[in-house]
Amino acid sequence: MKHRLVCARRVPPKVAARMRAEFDAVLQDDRDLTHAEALAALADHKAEALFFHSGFKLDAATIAALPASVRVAATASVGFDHVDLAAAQARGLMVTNTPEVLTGCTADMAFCLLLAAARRLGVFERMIRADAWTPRAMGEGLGVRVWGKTLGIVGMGRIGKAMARRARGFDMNVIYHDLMEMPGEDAEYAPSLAAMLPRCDFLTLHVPLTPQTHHMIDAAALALLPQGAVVVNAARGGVVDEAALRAALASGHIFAAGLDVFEGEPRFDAAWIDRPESVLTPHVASGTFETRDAMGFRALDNIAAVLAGRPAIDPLWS
Ligand code: 8YV
Repeated sequence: MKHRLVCARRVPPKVAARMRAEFDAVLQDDRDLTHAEALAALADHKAEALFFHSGFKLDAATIAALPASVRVAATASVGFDHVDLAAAQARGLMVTNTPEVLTGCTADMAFCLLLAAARRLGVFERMIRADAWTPRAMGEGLGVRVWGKTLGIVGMGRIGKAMARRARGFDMNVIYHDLMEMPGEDAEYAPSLAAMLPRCDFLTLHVPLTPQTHHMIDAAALALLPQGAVVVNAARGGVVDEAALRAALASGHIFAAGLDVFEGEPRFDAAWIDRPESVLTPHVASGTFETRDAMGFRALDNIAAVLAGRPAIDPLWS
């Protein structure tokens, strides 16, 4: 007998195929389920597992409304700020995430945003598409050099470390700030964010969104960066005070930003449209064929383990 699962979000074809082959699965190929639809499907199907990702909030109200049959909820994401873990734990609901499999592609995209912001990729790309390529003066529309510069990494977890490796490959000097120094890391540790920021030509964020990291990069933090710094965020929008970042871009204090995540996404503050020096992407850092399949498979592996009575591979509480 196959275990019963409801998938609240559209998934890549290979993940859907495996879901259907290994589970008695309810999933829609062409649209996401609303919370009400997901809850109704879980009840109708007497589902034992919920598959979701960071676009689906598993808040306390949703957890309270889950039918008793649901034993595990697997998010296809490494981040879990969309999950009320205390409520899950109180209800005895195992929640799992998908670390490791998305590290490389997320760091690739963060580095891609770093390069694109530094070299004004968005501005030039739009110029060509607008058929507005006119003879350029030697000093016109210049970007900033990346190699030889200092990258400050906030959050030296798996993705932060992968970002450091990429930066070293581009001949950057790497410093990092985290709660603790990482043994064996080939980068200088800055015990305080305030001490690190004035040294960062580039700043990249790789921390989870928590009450402690919310708006950690605010107007005061941005003011500590050197004139002309570049800011990259592929972590969570809420880590940066977006209005303060826009103000720092408008004043020219920050040269450019590369952002994959936004507060309140997929809602998007139209004020960003007036900040052409920024390179903006719609939360796609993990979005490669290979990684999205791997994330889906890892979530299914977690569900299979829990429903078979084995420990979860990636439990968010124990
Ligand atoms: C995904 C993410 O974009 O892993 C995370 O924390 O935010 C992302 O990789 C998202 O969960 C879609 O699957």
